Amino acid sequence: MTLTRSIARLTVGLAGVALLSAAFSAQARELSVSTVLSDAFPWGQAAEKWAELVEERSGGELTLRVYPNSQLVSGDQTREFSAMRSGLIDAAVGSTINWSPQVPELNLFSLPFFIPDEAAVDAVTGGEAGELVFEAIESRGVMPLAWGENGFRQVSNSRGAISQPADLDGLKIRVVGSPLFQDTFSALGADPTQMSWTDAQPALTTGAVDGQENPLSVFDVARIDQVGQVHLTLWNYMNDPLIFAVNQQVWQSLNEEQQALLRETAIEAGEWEIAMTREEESERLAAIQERGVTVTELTDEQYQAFVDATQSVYEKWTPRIGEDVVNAAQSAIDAR
Ligand code: X2X
Repeated sequence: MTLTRSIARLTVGLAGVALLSAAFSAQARELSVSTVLSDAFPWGQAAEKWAELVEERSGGELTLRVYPNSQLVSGDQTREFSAMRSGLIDAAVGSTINWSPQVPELNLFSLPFFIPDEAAVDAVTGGEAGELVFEAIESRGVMPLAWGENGFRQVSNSRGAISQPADLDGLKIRVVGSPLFQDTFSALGADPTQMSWTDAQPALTTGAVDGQENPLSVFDVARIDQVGQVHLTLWNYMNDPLIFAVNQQVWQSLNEEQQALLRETAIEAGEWEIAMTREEESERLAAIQERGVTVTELTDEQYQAFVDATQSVYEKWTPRIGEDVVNAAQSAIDAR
């Protein structure tokens, strides 16, 4: 082979490589991100924030496209985790409640009256219990990256003020489609009925159910009071953390730099959203009260009556969640 020919070949070869790599870098990768609530709510805003940060820092190489309102699972939020695991959805900012049918450890957060305040939430998610929960998610085919927060859930209804378990007697309460909720509200003497968020709104409007439970942000933004939910009890009976996560195969297909970028931006978006959700709580409560909702706060004694009435749920669910996870959470709460 003459020198000229080899140079010619090399040039063609190099041009090919250059062309290929140009095509590759121009081919931005888009990942779908599922959420239950839209960006009218802090939850949806958390996902949008994540997408914004990724867009900025990846120079457009990686794009997150948020699909709100559980649309990727036809409104059935309890199928979100399975859809992400199977690759139907690339990523999600999801609720621990909605994923708990597939990841029993996540029921930790739904144990009634177990995690009493924000410091306790942070101690649990930021400590050994949080790590065990993330390991449980990972072992089921999904890579968890960061925490967010839907918030402490409060109960509302259209019939009357709730300040003791007897006030829930026979009330038809919409609960999320996770079995633990059935147990909690049955223990309190209510008549719980499981349905998705999509179905909950019409059910509240028509009066098919008397009550529901959700964080103040959801109550406020969705204007739950305008469908007759005029009695609200602040009982902080459970907190619903959000988790930013990615399907395992998608995760493995990313290079290390992209993985680091996704994780770091998820953590930032989560911290931003948790702070915002907490900051906004008091103004939301004021706005809700101004719209004419009766707000009931519990005395220590009244609170204890709810704790006692739901003790059986704690006992039944601790072995399903795992003693180690519950114990790690309890130690973190005690030490906060
Ligand atoms: O369905 C609900 O109540 C909601 C929106 O809070 C969740 O997805 C857990």
